[in-house]
Amino acid sequence: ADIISTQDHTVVEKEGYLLKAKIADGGKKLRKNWSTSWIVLTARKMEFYKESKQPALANLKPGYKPECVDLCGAQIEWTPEKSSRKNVFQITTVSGNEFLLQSDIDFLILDWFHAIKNAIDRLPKE
Ligand code: I3S
Repeated sequence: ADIISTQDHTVVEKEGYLLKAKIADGGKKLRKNWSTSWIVLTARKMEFYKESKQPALANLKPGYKPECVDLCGAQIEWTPEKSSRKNVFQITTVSGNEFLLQSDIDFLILDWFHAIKNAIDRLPKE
């Protein structure tokens, strides 16, 4: 009980707004529908919220579960062919969910890409 965990999976590594489109669910293609999302990255996962104040509210609501991406075994790659927008990358989960993320701001999307890639590379593959 006195051991302080150095691998607290709840620590927020990065958070902010990006444009998001979920394009597959469990391997089944979805119609692309871009929307702004508040994204919270921790060691093992990403959570998608509509607004920045939602994570705090979600903690107070026992039943509330944001859309969540398990990064264990996930893949990340730039996918310029999947959109007419610039700076689009895709995250594919082991379960076959596919998300596109985008920002017009170059440094911002690069920061996100590297933060997510680092998280994936630190995790076991399954
Ligand atoms: O890859 P697509 O089909 O050209 O993606 C566009 C569509 O999803 C479109 O919605 P509708 O299917 O309702 O027309 C979106 O409004 C566009 O934003 C999508 O293209 P971009 O190039 O923005 O990802």
